[in-house]
Amino acid sequence: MINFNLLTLFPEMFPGMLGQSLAGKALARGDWSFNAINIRDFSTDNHKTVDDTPYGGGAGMVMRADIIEHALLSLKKPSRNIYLSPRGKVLNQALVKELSQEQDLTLLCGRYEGVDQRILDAHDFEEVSIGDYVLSGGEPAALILMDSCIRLLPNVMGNVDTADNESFGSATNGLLEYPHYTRPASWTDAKGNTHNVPDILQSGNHAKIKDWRREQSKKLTQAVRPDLLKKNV
Ligand code: 6GU
Repeated sequence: MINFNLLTLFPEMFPGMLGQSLAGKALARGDWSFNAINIRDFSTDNHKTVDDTPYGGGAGMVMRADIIEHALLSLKKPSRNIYLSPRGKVLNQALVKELSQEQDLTLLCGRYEGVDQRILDAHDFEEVSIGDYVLSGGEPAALILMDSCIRLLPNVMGNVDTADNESFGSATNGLLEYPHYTRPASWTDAKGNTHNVPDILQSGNHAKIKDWRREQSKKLTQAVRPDLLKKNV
């Protein structure tokens, strides 16, 4: 059971994709919940403004600390605060696992050029990024963070084995996952090329299959993410 408080200018973006599939079923069961708060509801002027021009000049607008604080203080209980931002530490599976064990998480989603630094300082926001590229707002990043946490909740994934076997899971020792195959054993694509399932996977020799998969994981990781091998020897 985890609750996500979302501070956003676009509350209708939630639960979004998380209302579907496994996360959607878990939401319906009450395995997780969310509370999307519209920051604009805490604006005090007639025009419902939430932002202003940056001190020191420059492009764009900055979301005001005082208004965000009013939204934050409307929450019943204080919780771990996260600001989704490309300046943050990059989300990885270790942080996901840690966050998934919290009872409440408050996720601040910024728009425009960002938020006044003082709201982050005053309320101990941890800054988290989902990768080295820039989004137009924190909402899609919040959904991704939420998805990664929800799938680790007890009862959410059908097969308890699966979470650990995947890329970055403990069973693969932090390596990328080996390739998967299903029927038909021989498949000819639309271009006329025939692709066969590796013989070893059809051999029934589970020790050899395990070795083959480990080898594939290592090769794939070396080719695509050599940085992961350095950390996991
Ligand atoms: Cl968390 N927010 C935004 N706005 N852009 C991002 C990001 C987050 N992570 C990567 N790019």
